[in-house]
Amino acid sequence: MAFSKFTVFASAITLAAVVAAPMANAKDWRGWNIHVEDYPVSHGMEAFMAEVTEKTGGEIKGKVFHQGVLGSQPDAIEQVRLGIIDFAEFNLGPMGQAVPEANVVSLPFIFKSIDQMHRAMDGAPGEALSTALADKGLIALGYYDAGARSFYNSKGPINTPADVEGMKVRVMNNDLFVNMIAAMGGNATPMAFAEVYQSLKTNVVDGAENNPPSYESTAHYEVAPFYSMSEHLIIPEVLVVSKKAWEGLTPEQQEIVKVAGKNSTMLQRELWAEREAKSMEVVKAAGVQVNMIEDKTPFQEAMAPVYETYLTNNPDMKGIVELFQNFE
Ligand code: BDP
Repeated sequence: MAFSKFTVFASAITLAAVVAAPMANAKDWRGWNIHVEDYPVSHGMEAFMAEVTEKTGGEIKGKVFHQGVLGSQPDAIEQVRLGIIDFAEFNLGPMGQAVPEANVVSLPFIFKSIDQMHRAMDGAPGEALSTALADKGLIALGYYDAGARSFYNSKGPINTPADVEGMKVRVMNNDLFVNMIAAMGGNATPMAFAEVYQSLKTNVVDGAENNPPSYESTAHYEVAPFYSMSEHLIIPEVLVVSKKAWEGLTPEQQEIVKVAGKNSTMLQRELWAEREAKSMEVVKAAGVQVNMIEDKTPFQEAMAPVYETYLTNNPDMKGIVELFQNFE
């Protein structure tokens, strides 16, 4: 059979239709991440997206934008809520403004240990938070680990709350953290993560607080070489998909996304534990003076006014605070 021009043209159209058809509803997601590419959160998010793409046969593709190039966390939370950004991994610390229930994990010493935090976040307390997040347009897929946050600064080791007196300390964007520093007589400055290195270097602030991997990956240790193991905050993080993206999925796709979220959470927690140990080695090798604080009771006691003010101003949060506090 000889091909006429028309046949060739028609076949080309048919072929194009066949190739394009399964992808007609293809999704191309954008993911927000604040961390550098080589970081447990980043690897978790990449693994999530890769699994989703593979299991949906390419119907859902996506790209993770690392290092906060899509904006600061408070802005990104709004963008995910509006469905402009499709997925993200957020620390729950600056989440309280959008989702008041999230503040419960920003209360100092609310968790008894990392292990208890994992169990709580995988159990009823985590479910309560997921419901609150969903009400605000954020579908929680899993709670990532961010370890415990400790103080670091450029002046000297912190052993007691009195050592924080008069110190200028950068905190994440949340009044709870401002009150936390004030309770020890320090001056807190809420500031975006990306600005902390320069502010430490130029002595705009004397110190900050974070977990070992963030202290190390940002090179904050180079300009604030005293790391004091206060472990005053254990704030989990959450992998979320925007409600808008979620509702655009078929039930089968939702199941794939859910399972990939769970798998990436397990992977991230493993990578986290490894990275924490490695980061401590890196900073010690670089000459950072790390001091343990064996008795944390004075710090816990100093935090009483933070709880008092919070519960007086937010009596409706008493139930969720108790749910977390009483979880064994
Ligand atoms: C890191 C969190 C990140 C926060 C950052 C901060 O993983 O989400 O933005 O702390 O202190 O540990 O701002």
